[in-house]
Amino acid sequence: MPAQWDIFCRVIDNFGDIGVSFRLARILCADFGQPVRLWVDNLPALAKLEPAFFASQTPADPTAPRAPIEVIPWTNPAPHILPAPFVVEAFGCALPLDYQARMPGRTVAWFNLEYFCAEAWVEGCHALYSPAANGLAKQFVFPSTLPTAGGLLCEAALHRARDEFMHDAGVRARWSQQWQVPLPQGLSILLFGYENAALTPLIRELQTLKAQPVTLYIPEGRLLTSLSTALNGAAIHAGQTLQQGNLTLHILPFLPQTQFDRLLWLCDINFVRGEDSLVRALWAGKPLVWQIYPTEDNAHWAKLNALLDSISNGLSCESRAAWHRINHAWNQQSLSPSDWQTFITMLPELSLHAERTRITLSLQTELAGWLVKTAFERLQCATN
Ligand code: TRH
Repeated sequence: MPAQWDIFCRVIDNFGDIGVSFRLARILCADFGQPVRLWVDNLPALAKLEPAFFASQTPADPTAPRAPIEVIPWTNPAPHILPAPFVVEAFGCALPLDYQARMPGRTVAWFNLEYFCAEAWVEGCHALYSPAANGLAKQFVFPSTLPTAGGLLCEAALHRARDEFMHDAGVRARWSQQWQVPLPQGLSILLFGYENAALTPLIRELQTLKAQPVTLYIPEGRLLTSLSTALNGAAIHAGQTLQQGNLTLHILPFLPQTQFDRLLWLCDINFVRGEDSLVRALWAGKPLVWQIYPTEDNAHWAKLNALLDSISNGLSCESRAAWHRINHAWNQQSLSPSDWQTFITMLPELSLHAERTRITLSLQTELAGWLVKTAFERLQCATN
């Protein structure tokens, strides 16, 4: 039985906060038939993830059915709207005070959705409650690769769509045509990241790979300044293709969120960043290098190591070391030739392992499903 959900999202920077919130909203709607109101303080960030979605919010024909996700511009002061029975506060974004005051008697489940973390302590903290000033208790939810935390967001149709894309050349060709992403030749690599001085030595390594051609996809964004430096100050813009000997570089425009997955599925190696693209790379089942969002207190190193450790089971010592090393080197922004070469030598084993990891994770908790189950259990308790 559907019940209203309110998801609150403040965009701090980049696309992770809105990326996760919008994905959760889409899964609740599409896979669980739940109506969602998505409160966002930065509409352009949301529009970038899914331009077509905004067209459906304001249909030209006013009698046409509205999209099941209703976007609420989170202004200051916030619009006066009655709270939903189920509320998700993404990343401790602090709900409007007057909304909080109206929650008792209406809201039965209030979740604080935390950032992804694979550190052991999250297993003890996931699903704990904390009392709030309005008399309700919010429940903490930790997305994680660890089996007894909150799990990862995953669309019900994702793995089937991935299999079809990866095994059907026609599907890939049509996608390439539609989104203007040239298909790769040889080894294909996606580089989605923040500014990174290690891009210069990485490109140097890729230029010297003689065994096969290399196709590099770089989405527009923060990494392009480092690319310009790596290419001696060359002007770089989305839509450009650059040829450097055996290496082809495609600079891609920002794709809608659902199409970004296809880009990951297309590549043999995925460099990702932040939070949501990391999870998508796990679902792609290809070796990944994670540029973690750096924090001032350096806590991100423990978080990076925890992720790597959580999904290293079953790897040989050599592959494990090579994979951990390239992840560290990329985050330290200093990559030596041997960091890259050892990683490439271990690629066959790392590829098999990434696919095994995808399957293992797909058997664990799915985060949106956990939220729905928990929310309805609370609703049942409240109505009994
Ligand atoms: O943008 P990010 O760096 O976001 C970060 C992290 O979430 C971090 O934890 C948070 O603290 C910080 O923001 C404020 O990386 P992330 O999380 O991978 O989000 C990128 C989103 O952009 C993701 O949903 C995928 C999407 N995307 C597209 O939709 N199309 C594209 O072409 C590309 C490259 C990305």
